Order: sequence, then C-alpha cells, then structure tokens
Amino acid sequence: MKIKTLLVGLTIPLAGFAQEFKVVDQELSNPDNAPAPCHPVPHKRQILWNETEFYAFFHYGMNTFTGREWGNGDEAESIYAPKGMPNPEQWITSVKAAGMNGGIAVVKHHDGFCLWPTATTTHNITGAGSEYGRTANIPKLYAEASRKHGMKYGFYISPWDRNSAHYGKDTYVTEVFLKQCEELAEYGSDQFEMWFDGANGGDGYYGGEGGNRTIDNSIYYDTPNLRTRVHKIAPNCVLWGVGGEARWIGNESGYAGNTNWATSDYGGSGVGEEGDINGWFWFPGESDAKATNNGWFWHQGETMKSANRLFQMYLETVGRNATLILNCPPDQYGVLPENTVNELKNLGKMLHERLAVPVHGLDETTAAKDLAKTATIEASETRTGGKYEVANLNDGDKETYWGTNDESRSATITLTWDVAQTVRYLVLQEPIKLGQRIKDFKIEYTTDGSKWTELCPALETTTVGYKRIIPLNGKTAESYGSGYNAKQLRITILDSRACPLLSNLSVY
Ligand code: FUL
Repeated sequence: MKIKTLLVGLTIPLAGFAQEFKVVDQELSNPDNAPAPCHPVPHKRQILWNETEFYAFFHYGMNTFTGREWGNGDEAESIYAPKGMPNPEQWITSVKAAGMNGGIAVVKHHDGFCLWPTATTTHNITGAGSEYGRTANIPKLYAEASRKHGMKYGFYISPWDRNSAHYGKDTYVTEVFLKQCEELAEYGSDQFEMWFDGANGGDGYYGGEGGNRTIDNSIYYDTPNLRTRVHKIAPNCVLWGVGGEARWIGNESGYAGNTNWATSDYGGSGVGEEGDINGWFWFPGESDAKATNNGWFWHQGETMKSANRLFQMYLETVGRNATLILNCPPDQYGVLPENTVNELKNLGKMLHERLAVPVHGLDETTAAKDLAKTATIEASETRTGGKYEVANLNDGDKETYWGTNDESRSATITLTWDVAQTVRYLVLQEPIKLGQRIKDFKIEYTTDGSKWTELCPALETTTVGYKRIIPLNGKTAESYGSGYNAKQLRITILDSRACPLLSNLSVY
C-alpha cells in the first residue's frame, strides 16, 4: 500500500525559525493483505488476562474469624487465629477441578490486616493468634502453589485501609499502599491481575483517631504511578478497577449483558454490564460473583450454589464476553470446605461434558465433541491474501482467523454435516487484538437442507468479542435441553464496525 503523507509546503514559524514540511512517499508493505485494527485494541496483557476466562476469588482473612464482611480496622491481630495450617494449594487444586484457570487471593481487605509480614504496618500475620497464622505467609504460599499447578494468580489488595492512621493523607499512598503493591508484586513477576476494590473513604479506626476520611477516588491512589511501578515488576499484571485496565461488570450476581463491548470510557459505572460501542478505551468486563449463598467471607452454616446455577453463571459471563471470578471462601482452618470442593467438581464435569472445557483429571474422551470439526464449512466471502480461509475457524490456533474484505460488513458462514447432528451451543470468538467488531448476527438451522428456522430469535445476538457462547434454545437456565437436529447451521453476520473477523467457531 502506498501512502502519500500530505504535509504540503506548509511553513510554520516555530521559535523564530521557518520550518519546511515536505511531501513524503512512504511504502507500507502489507503482502498478506492483513486487515487494519479497529480501534481501540487491547494491550497484550489484557489479551492474556481475557484468555484466563474463569478464575476463583478467595476471600480469607480477619473477617473469616469475626464473621463480619467489612472489618472496622480495630480488630486485634490475635483474632486472626487459623485452626489449622492454611492450605492455598488445596484452594488452587479444588478450583482447577472446576475448570478454572487461576484465582485472586484477598490478602488485605478493607480492615487493613495483611496476610503477609509486610514492612509497612504491624497490622499483619506476625501478631496472629495461632502458630499456623503466624507461619503461613498467604501470598507466598498461594503464588507457589499456583505456579506448581500451572494456574494463573494474583492478589486483591484493598486500597481502602480502615486500620491505617495514614489513610486519607498523602503519606498513605507513598508509604503504605504503593509499597504494599510492590511487596506483593515481588511474590511473582508472572501475576495476571491485581484487584483494587472501589469501596473507599468513610469511617474506620484509622490508627485510633477514628472518624470519617474522604478521598477523591479518581486521583488519590496515583494510578498512573501505580501502574508503572507494578508493571515494572509484573509486566503482564492487569490492574483491575482502580487500576483502570479491566472494569467491574457492576452487579456481583454473575451476569454480563448479552450485548457486551470490551470498550468503554473510564470513570462511569453505567457501562458495567454492556460496555460502550463508542468507548475510547479497551476496558473489558469482569464479573465477580459468589459460589456460596452468604457473604464474600466464610460464614458458619453457609451453603454452596448448585453446579447447575454456576453453569448458568458461566454462560452469562464467560459466554458473554466477560470473565468470571467466582468466590470460594476458605474457612477457619484455612481450607475450602468439603461441600465447596464437591460442587466445584460437579461444575467441572458439566463444563467438560457440555462445552469441552479442559478439566484437570477428566479424561478427554468424556469431553463434548466439537461438531464444527466434522462439518464442511463455507463462507459467503473470504478475504483475499490467502491467509483468511474458513479452515482457520477451527484449527485450534488462536492466532489465525477467517475474515472478509475491507468493504464488507456482513457475511454468512454455513456448516454442513453428512448426517444431521444434535446441536445445543455455538461458540464464537473474534481475534480481539484487531478490536471488537461484530455488532449483529443471527443463527439458523435446517434439518432437511431446505427449510431454515432461526434459533433463539428473541436473544440479543449482538456482540461477540473475545468469546460468545450461545445456548441455541435461547435459555441460560435450562440450556442443556434435547437440542436441535441440524443438517446445516448458518451464522449470518448482519453488521460489523469494520470487516468481520472470527478466530474460532465451535459447535457442541
Ligand atoms: C466489594 C467489597 O467491599 C466486598 O467486601 C468484596 O471484597 C467485593 C468483592 O468487593 O466492593
């Protein structure tokens, strides 16, 4: 492609000098006819973060022993007294069995108690009320266990600190918060996310002074500096929330919008579930939800949600271009209770058998079969350049993709089987490094090869993004019905922000 840069004969007086601008011919080489990105696009670390898809949240700390959800910050260190050796390895292996790919451990909640021997405050495990508590450096053990089991890991460190006398003053950010983040970053340069909650200000113990502290959340934490300092140590660590690299989906109930753009503007909370097609930033959604029927922290007598309900949450988050961070709270022994572990296993089996999610310990032969692999796939159009064939849709390579030529905004993809197949779910993925593009599509099937019927016509089939899983009966609660007997399945992309591209298409 040849571009003529039009800086024609302009003469601008600059600091007393006449500056001549010349016409420049630039030869831009694009031998493969690669499509231009549709901005905004994600940073590499945001793509890696998205690929984590489903991960755990572990709320554990002072509140586990007080039964509270928000400690005031005046709790004596000795109240934190695990009755057994906290075992982050058990947390990690239990969630791995559910098909999760990692997790975030809360290592400091709003009460300010730190689960590692930080140099920034004495309000930490060194004063714990049991030998187990004093010995177990949670972030260290957690990072080691995660690495051992090939799981991604990161930490929740509450910016709001109701214990610290510094909170609300400049010294808090420089002497406490940033230093704590750096200490945690040192537990591993391969962290994938740090979680910075938005709750802040208000009353607390504040070193004994008490009262209320007010801050301006948008500037107080010195976010640009925080990002630079953490990324220096952990370059692929996405700074969630206050950090501005991934956004809160906004409901804590485990669902995202059917329409969900990974683009948004900073600051607003109204874009949580759906994002904003006109957003200036790549600001993808994460959905935080509880696997149990009580608070974020462990409480006596709490129950687990059923695997069926958790599967529904998965469809409504991971299946709607968000990630799912599912909270599984360790108890006072520092382990996940048995009923949690069992239900997580049931969930893993369901994900494996319905959507072929790879689950450690489960045999591949019991995974759902991807029916796209046995179909003949045809597209109404294929981009010239020789690299964008439909074969890329199901080649297991996330770097390759199918696409149309630049001018197109619509296309159809048709899958044909020799023998009709029972279909229940369609999975689509866009190569998001080139931006989120598709904004309307529909799905049809035919049993006899002549009469086409639209599937889930009432469902908003708008955005795709990193991943979209469509339950073909249109329901997330009872999605695994008898399915549809399809000889052919046709996906029609009706509109797109730029020429449509797809990196993966699977059918189960
Ligand atoms: C909230 C916090 O205030 C809750 O305690 C919990 O940690 C949740 C995940 O985020 O904003």
